[in-house]
Amino acid sequence: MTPSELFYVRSHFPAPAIDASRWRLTVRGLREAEFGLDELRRLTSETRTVTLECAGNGRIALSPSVEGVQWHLGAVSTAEWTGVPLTAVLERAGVPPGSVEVVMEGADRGTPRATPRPPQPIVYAHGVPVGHAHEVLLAWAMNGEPLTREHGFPLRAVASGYYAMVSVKWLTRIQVVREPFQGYYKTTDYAYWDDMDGLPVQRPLGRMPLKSQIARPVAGEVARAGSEVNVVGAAWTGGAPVECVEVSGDGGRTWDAAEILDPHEHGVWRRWQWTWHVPTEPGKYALMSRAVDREGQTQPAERDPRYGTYGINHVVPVVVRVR
Ligand SMILES: Nc1nc2c(c(=O)[nH]1)N[C@H]1C(S)=C(S)[C@@H](COP(=O)(O)O)O[C@H]1N2
Ligand SMILES: [Mo]
Repeated sequence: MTPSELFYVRSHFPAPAIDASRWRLTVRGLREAEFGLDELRRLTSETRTVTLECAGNGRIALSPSVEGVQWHLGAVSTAEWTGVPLTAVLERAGVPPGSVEVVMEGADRGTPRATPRPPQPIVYAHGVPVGHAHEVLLAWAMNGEPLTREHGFPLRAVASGYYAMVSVKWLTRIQVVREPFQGYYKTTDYAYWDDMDGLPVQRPLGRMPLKSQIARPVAGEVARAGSEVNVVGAAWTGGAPVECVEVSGDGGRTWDAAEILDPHEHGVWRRWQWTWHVPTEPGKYALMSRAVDREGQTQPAERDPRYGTYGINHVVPVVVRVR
């Protein structure tokens, strides 16, 4: 669990100050349903552990460098969230036949920096397919405390398995819609180039791909020749479960299985560790980790350029010095 004060923060607009006593959530489906915080709390609540990763996490590793927040490895965190499932409020509002997506809107608004810019200020909005509503929790608490303003007080979405742009903060309105939502943060921003029968097409980013990171040691750290260093990290995915993690101390020539420390849980990172027998020869060494999932897929070795400034899940070496 990441302590709330260490949990990364990413907001496109200034965080709105919301008066919880006057705040309402509107849900539009077959009918319009409205909820205050107390009414939501009277529904059956759940606590879920969920890892959130910003789709731009690790961007500093891209070369040549790209626009956007220059994240190192820290735009990924895990917390315990308490709230009600999105499906519970959808049951109250009713889902019309033929609906495809559930769109969630925040209270924050502004004019995005990247072009093409919409003609007026917009609210932050994102969505999930109707069939994935069960993966979304509408949370009022994080690690057992009410949400802080920066993390979405009084209510935010937390979507398991998705990149975190789906986890809309400062929720005000939820709408069930009958065509795919083409909002700014699903088209102009947070989109990638896919291939459709030889044609390049843009699609919204969605689930987190298979990924692992080395948390310790950090790049540039010094290790003593001939010593043993505990290499620790985490691996996560929005797809098939993480099965194992392999680590290399020699820039990818040889790989060794790491010890996985956490059980598999949907949408939650699994921490791992590996003992590095530091060579006796001084110099620079590249530590690498790669995750393998239950379907036998391996975290990619190379950057996939179709993802532009997002989706950085290829193996990124951590170069340390041996003295
Ligand atoms: N309303 C609203 N929700 C939002 C955002 C935002 O700007 N406004 N940013 C999204 C992005 S890009 C990320 S990575 C996560 C970050 O959540 P956190 O700040 O709690 O870590 O919130 C998502 N939800
Ligand atoms: Mo993000």
